[in-house]
Amino acid sequence: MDPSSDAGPDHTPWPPAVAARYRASGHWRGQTFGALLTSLAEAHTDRTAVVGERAGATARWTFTELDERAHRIAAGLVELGVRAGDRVVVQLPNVPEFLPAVFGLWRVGAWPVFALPAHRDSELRHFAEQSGAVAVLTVGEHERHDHAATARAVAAGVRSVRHVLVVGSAEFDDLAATAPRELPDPDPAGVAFLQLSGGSTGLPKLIPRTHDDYLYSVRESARICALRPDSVYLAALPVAHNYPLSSPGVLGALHAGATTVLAPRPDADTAFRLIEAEGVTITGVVPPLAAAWVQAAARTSRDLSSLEVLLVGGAKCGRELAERIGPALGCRLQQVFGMAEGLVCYTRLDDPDELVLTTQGRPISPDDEIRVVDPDNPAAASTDEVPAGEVGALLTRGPYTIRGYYRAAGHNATAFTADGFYRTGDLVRRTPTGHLEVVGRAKEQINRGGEKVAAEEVENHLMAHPGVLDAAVVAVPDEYLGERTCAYVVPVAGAAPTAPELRRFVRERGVAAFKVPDLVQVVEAFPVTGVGKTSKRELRVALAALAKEG
Ligand code: OOB
Repeated sequence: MDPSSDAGPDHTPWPPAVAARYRASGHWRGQTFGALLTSLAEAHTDRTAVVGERAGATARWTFTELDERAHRIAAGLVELGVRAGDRVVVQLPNVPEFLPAVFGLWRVGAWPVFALPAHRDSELRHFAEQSGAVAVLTVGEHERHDHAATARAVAAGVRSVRHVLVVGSAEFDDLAATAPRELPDPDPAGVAFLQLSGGSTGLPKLIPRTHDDYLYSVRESARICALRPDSVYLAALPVAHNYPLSSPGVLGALHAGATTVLAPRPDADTAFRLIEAEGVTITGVVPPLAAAWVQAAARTSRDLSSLEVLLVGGAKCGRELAERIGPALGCRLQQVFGMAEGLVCYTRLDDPDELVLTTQGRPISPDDEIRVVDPDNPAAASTDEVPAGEVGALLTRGPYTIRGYYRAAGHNATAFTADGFYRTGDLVRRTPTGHLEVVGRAKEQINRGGEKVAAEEVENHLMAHPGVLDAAVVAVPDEYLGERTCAYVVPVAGAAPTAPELRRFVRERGVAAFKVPDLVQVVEAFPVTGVGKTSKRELRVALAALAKEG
């Protein structure tokens, strides 16, 4: 895609008067992530900052060591020619090097573009092209995939990419051994990194987050989740995702002077082993994983008694599951409802049980503005609010919610209201206490147990098949994942693509495995009567209703 096709400014800052207000109220403190790490190293010196495994070895780094490693990597990046404002696609699983590498980039003022380990060629190429990345930072073989080879293929196809850096390689070891040097601190109000949107139209959008805004959400998350220097946070999910990164995540843990333990995999065996060995006090999972842990806890011989809090979010945690968590795992449930675009809601640790079991929490900040508006009007204004307590579409604006995606002026015109509210696409009800209950979704997205699939992105892959005339991807209910994907496909006349062939076709186009349709129904025409030739949106709604009936 030609990034210049979506003309307009690269990113949309907060209006100056609003930014001044966020500074005056102390939300934005003018501190960068690099400066934060320096002060953490001064305060917590030889306390353990990070524990992680790679290539069969366990690393255990103090705050001082983490700080020093980040300094060396920053210097190595500068010697390589990486400059402030450069973008670097980072595709790292939960390896210890994630932290010094990302803080190294932050010290340089370069922007990590956070890909997930599941992403493949087509997605990485899109991130590199859309951001104009100068480098890709990845690992070698991980979970039977050669990430270095994928990164090299991306570099060969995207002109801006000059370097592929592979953690564990001799080149990376050299870079990480560079003598530290003084570097100017980047602008705290400037962009620190690009996160990925779950997406609903086409390919994932890039989300520009600043040092100021993100650090505010990290600081408050650490406080709301009661992180202390003697807390131990387990990053069970892939750490580049906004949830384990900052809600409260590894950054919240570091901020509190606590220890972060990186789980190489999120399964109960791995997580329980680490909880016992490291005395983990708090971790965060998606609902299907919470369900798996609850089941496994009944049979485990591991000692989980150190666990105080289990955060559950990323997708709706139903009441039934919510009720089983405390008794099964011997900890307090904390629900979290967040989004990479900004807004994060938590149930509070001292909330009444009923709210913890039935809501997805309330916003971090008193300055998070919430509007619940007409759900039937995709262009509803922030003033089109539904009566108190009724279901509506959630709009939000605030000190850590973006005002626009990166290089996406066209999309921004519909994704945000004229007065700067982000249209989350979530349907919610608000309680008198200000807690939100997520009851559904208006966006064209499938939430596959926390992993987000944009219907249109998968449809476009399917329609690239020569035998496919049209495709519509919808969510179908799933006992374990909550939802999974079903693709309805109309073949071109005379063609007869099969479901396995189409699934393989999508996979081989180089997409994350979670985007390959779980079910494919090849149909003569879309089996929807009375819909006529309507928008894809209406078609999806009708198909989803049909799929739900079974
Ligand atoms: C988190 O971030 P994203 O960007 O992957 O996805 C955001 C979307 C929300 O708009 C909503 O549709 C859904 O994920 N979601 C939930 C939820 N938490 C997220 N839907 C129902 N209940 C929940 N508790 O998923 C994310 C980011 C930070 C913290 C936690 C999750």
